[in-house]
Amino acid sequence: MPKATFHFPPDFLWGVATASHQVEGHNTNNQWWAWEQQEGRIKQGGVSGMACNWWENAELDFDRAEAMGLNTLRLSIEWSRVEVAPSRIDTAALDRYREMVRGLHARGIEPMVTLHHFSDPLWFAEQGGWLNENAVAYFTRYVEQVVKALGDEVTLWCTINEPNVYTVLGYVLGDFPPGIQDQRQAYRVLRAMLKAHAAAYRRIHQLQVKARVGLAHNYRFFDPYNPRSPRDRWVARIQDLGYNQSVLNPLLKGTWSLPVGVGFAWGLRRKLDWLGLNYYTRDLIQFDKEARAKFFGRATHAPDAELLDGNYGELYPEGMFRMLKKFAYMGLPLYITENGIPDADDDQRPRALLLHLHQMWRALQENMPVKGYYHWTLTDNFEWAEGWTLRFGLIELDPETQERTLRPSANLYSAIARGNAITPEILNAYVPVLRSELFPE
Ligand code: IFM
Repeated sequence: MPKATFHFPPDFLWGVATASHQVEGHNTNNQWWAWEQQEGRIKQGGVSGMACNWWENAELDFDRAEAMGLNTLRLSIEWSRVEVAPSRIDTAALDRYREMVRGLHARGIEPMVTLHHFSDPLWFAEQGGWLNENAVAYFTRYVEQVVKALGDEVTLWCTINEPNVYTVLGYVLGDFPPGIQDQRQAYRVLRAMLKAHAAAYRRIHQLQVKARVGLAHNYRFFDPYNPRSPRDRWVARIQDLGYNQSVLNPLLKGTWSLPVGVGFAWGLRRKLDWLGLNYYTRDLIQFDKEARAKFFGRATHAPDAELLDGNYGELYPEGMFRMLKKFAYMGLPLYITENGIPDADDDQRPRALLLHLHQMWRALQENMPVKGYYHWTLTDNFEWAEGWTLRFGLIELDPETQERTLRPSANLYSAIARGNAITPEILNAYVPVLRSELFPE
């Protein structure tokens, strides 16, 4: 058996990522809870309900993360719990978050704290949400409260999770609240969220000298279905502009780009201490003159692609390396703030996990500044419009009984995190079919 081992840097962070509304349970004061109560919004009529019961007892899952040998965990703060009505702060909620982040430290786990992950307080949504002219000020006011309360326990802050997903699903496709289909509103929302990121960045740094502030971007590849077709290349580029560059150009280059806007994005440049990348899959884009609303691009996948549960997309681990290579030049630390697949029976996940981690290792060999990896996710959780139909957990959860069962992938991830390496023994034990691919004789 070949002896090669893929080592990771000594201070590498191995973690899992979560989000408040998906795990806490009974987040009744946000727009998602209200949305779930409307018929037909969530697949199979799912509701978040008690989710993973973290508000009561996140510590049980923290124990599991510790037992797996993880040294970081990404969790989010629920704005609607902290600021229950405009300017009305619930200090007991902040105390509970304090208890959680302390609990993580006590287990040797560094918290990464996200300040906004899809859920808005009801009062904020009722005032027009991110379309309200005061949205940035409201968000900054809330951020200030959180940083003051948790600042002695947390230095790794993620302002906003996936502003592109929030706007595309909420304001273009209408699958997320508020269920609007209006591109102009979507661009306004996106601009407000990016300005809110910049404002939060400034405020956090004013309050905390040691803060490291970033944002998590959902990066999706849009490759031309036929690379030799100029029309496929053109429509693929347009999808990329709308989905990726609309967020990345303002943050990385300080300019808005079409279709979101034109001109300088004043105040947005150099507002990242690190960049978070949430990577899942890619689309192949084909020119389709009927697909007017989608800028003439139809998303499809390669004929031989390995598809994921619930039409989630194709398994495309090479994208991990390609993506890191795209961003390595900036000199910013990079975190994989999310990566995983929906796989209820865990028959694809062990292979998928190893292949993605191997691609990340390749990037590290080329000195790309990857500092940590957060697997999405620890325990099956409420998957937004997909309800409970997509299972992303390393740990299986029965949301009714709260019974948890470790999937084989949990042991695999644990072995890698503990050893800080992918070894032939790990490969042999968990995914022997990959041996010749990763360790060619
Ligand atoms: O569950 C989501 C998460 O909230 C945001 N990124 C993608 C995940 C899987 O779909």
